[in-house]
Amino acid sequence: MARSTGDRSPKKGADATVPVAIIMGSQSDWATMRHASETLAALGVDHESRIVSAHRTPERLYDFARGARDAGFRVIIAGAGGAAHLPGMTAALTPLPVFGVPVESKTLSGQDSLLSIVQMPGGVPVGALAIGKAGAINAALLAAAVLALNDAALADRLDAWRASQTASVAQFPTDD
Ligand code: RP5
Repeated sequence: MARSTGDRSPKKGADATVPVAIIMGSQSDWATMRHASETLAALGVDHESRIVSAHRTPERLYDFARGARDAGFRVIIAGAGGAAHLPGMTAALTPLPVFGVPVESKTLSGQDSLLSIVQMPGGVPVGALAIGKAGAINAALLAAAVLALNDAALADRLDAWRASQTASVAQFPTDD
């Protein structure tokens, strides 16, 4: 799996210093989920990225989700496509906040992924994001915002990130 600054995969989070886990159903999801990793890295948030498939590796899912809190994780970002059960099943197995990213599927453009993730029954919440890259970026920003509630330095970095984004928006369009 590709890595980025701040991504500590595949090192385990047992030292309780890695607050965010990014999990995804398949290697094919990494092209989308890497945007979550890159956004966390830009904010200086340590994280791990792992492949955990609800359907192909169900025991890995159970082991990861049941042990996530004790492993030191505080927020989980889960991306999956198609019959995207990974975020919901993870939320069923851990009390940690879970943000779900619908990965764009080839056949139904990710609408299947979105509906699979967003239609959770009352009592088992998943914070569902937009389909694809935007959702992956925003899941990372939400994870950072949660952690920033108890981390003033991270809150400052998040403010700076937003200010930089605002400053990067041109006032007028160009033909280029
Ligand atoms: C899901 O099936 C994965 O999250 C992925 O989005 C989709 C397709 O997986 P691959 O067939 O590309 O491995 O479980």
